[in-house]
Amino acid sequence: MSELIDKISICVERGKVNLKAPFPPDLKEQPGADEYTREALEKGETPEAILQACNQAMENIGGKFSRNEVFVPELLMAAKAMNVVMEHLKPYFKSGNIKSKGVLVLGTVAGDLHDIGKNLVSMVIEGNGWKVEDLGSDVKTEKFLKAIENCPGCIVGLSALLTTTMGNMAKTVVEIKKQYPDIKIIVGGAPLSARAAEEMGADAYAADPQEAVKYLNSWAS
Ligand code: B1M
Repeated sequence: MSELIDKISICVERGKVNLKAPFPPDLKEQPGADEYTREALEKGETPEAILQACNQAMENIGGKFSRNEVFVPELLMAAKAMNVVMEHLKPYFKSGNIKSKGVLVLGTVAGDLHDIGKNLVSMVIEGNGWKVEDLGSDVKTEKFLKAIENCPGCIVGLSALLTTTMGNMAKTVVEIKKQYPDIKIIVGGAPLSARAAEEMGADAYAADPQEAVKYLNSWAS
């Protein structure tokens, strides 16, 4: 890993957003994820390498959270720093030849506020020529149904990061399939698996955005 990418990764894990950010106190008045990412891209580091390092940083902070070494405020700051990095990377992932192959209605299910993974999925899918109707996080079933009604022929993507919200995901899948039996649903997120997807009646489970793209492209052709 290059020195700059290493610095970005540290800033994400420690929640150091930018130069002005006073948190964490020991990194006060030092550049943050914002400045280092801009510099890294200017110096030719690839968006993929930056993203990979940031994903690892989020893994690390998640592990610390599990071990009670950090708490929700630290997670929030890490998420904020990660979002700043993603803002810089967005143009690279969206710069594909945008001739829409179809529409993906995407959201994180009810009760779940985690949206970083979902946003990443959205960027990669858009970059691969799909239009994404992003409904955000904590999305109730009714909102998905309304979006589907307004978008005939769409595919639906559901994300969940909590084991406790997988139940809400299953309910959403069942309700969508009841009203729109032919619609394709793809699910993803850390606690999901192919088996869980099958049990809830979804058409596919994608472990990452690239796998989601593969399914979408296969359904479009
Ligand atoms: Co939370 N959180 N969190 N959190 N958080 C986890 C998920 C957790 C694993 C941490 C831990 O304990 N180690 C744990 C869940 C345990 C469980 O249920 N098994 C947890 C918990 C417990 C909680 C709270 C309950 C904490 C509390 O309040 N006591 C609370 C719940 C709030 C709520 O949602 N109601 C909470 C809150 C938060 C923050 C708000 C502080 C913040 C989220 C900010 C935000 O998203 N805007 C946060 C964060 C940052 C995390 C961790 C550290 C990082 C998540 C992340 O962004 N990862 C996370 C620990 C971890 O993941 N190791 C954790 C990076 C992201 C790129 O990966 O989201 O997995 P990911 O997305 C991947 C794939 O999963 C996949 O592609 C993405 C890119 O590769 N993917 C899809 C995702 N969706 C997809 C959809 C697809 C296809 C692929 O098709 C449609």
